[in-house]
Amino acid sequence: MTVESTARAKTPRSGVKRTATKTTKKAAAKKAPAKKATGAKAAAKKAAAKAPAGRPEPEMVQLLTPEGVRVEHPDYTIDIDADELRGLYRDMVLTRRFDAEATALQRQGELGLWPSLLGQEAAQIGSGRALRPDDYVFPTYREHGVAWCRGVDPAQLLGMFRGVNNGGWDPNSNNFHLYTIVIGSQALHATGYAMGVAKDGADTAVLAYFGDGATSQGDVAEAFTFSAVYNAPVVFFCQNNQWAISEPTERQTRVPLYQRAAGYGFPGIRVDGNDVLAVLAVTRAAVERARTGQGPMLIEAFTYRMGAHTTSDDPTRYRSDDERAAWEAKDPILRLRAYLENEQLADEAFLASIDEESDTMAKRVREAIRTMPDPPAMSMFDNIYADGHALVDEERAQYAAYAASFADTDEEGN
Ligand SMILES: Cc1ncc(C[n+]2csc(CCOP(=O)(O)OP(=O)(O)O)c2C)c(N)n1
Ligand SMILES: [Mg+2]
Repeated sequence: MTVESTARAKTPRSGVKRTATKTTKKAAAKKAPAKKATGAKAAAKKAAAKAPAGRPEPEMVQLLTPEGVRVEHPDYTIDIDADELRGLYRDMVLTRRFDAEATALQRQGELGLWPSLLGQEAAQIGSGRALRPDDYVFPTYREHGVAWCRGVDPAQLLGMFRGVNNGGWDPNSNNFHLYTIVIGSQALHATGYAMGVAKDGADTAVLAYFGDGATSQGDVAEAFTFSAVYNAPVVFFCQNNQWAISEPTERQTRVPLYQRAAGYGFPGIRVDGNDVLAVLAVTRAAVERARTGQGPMLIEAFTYRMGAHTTSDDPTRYRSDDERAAWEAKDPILRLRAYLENEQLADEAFLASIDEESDTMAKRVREAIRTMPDPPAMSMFDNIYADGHALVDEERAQYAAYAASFADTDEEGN
């Protein structure tokens, strides 16, 4: 047995055994102290709402174990050199640092809200780095790591959350669409875009990001149908971070999410979303399929949202510390770092240089937000309709009159 296969044998690829054991224990613990019949009944109902007992969770593609050991997969492999590996580490560290900075800025009152990506760095960097510049991405509101890969300035991601603009970047500059808050709607935008790409005869691939909760939306179901029927070059990248605010995935589906694709007539696959190499390999294959006219594919990146849903959320209300701790042991950055160190691909100087770069970037982001100009108040009436609208004109006039009633209002209505 090789070193790699030993490691593989010791490490359950899916980490599902742990989940199954935990579910059983939890159900038993709930039942045991139940004093009243109603308590036991409620516990049984809760246990039944979970995945049926005994059903094994499917395998997922993994190329790097949580301990940082490279393993092989029969269908997916990765061709990557040391520089690229170090680049992936850099991307993930900088993204995490940016995210931490944004969370702190929200706490300091500089942002109204922040949706953290903590824990999802590998899913985002692995998929983002699988793309070409001419590919097109339709994100949710949490894809800060993908934005980084697309070359969007991190400071630009903050404007909408500060309330000074409705987006903050030109989608066509980096082929990275604006953040979308309406859950699942961007799956349809991506599908429509991909259908257009196919009609143009371009070999662009389109990526639609969404969460586990979004898979329950009609828009996502419609996007699956249209993309399959029109053989659209779109890759659906679902980050299953186990939660849709306070709703667990058990409340979204009774089958593993990637298996939904089969019902629509295209392939689906589950990948270890905390393994940047596996995500890169699987996404590369999916975009290649799309580019070569083989149609859509669904990737389910099995990961975990380690932080709160947003800064307005308190996850301690609905999930346990144990659950978070179990996922912390599968941290995407630590496993790549362990691999780099074990293989002597990263020395102290390299690691220190990344930390230093993170500090510089964080400082720049702090300075950018504090000097971000407030928009003219009257601009809120711009860009609502392409050709204007009588009602908007009326509201604009009303607001202008109201603003003018204050002695210190300037010409821009501020
Ligand atoms: C159409 C719609 N319904 C409800 C909401 C409120 N909402 C915001 S985030 C969210 C949960 C989304 O969960 P998931 O798709 O798993 O993505 P995650 O936030 O976990 O990344 C909901 C229900 C919304 N923004 N849009
Ligand atoms: Mg989710």
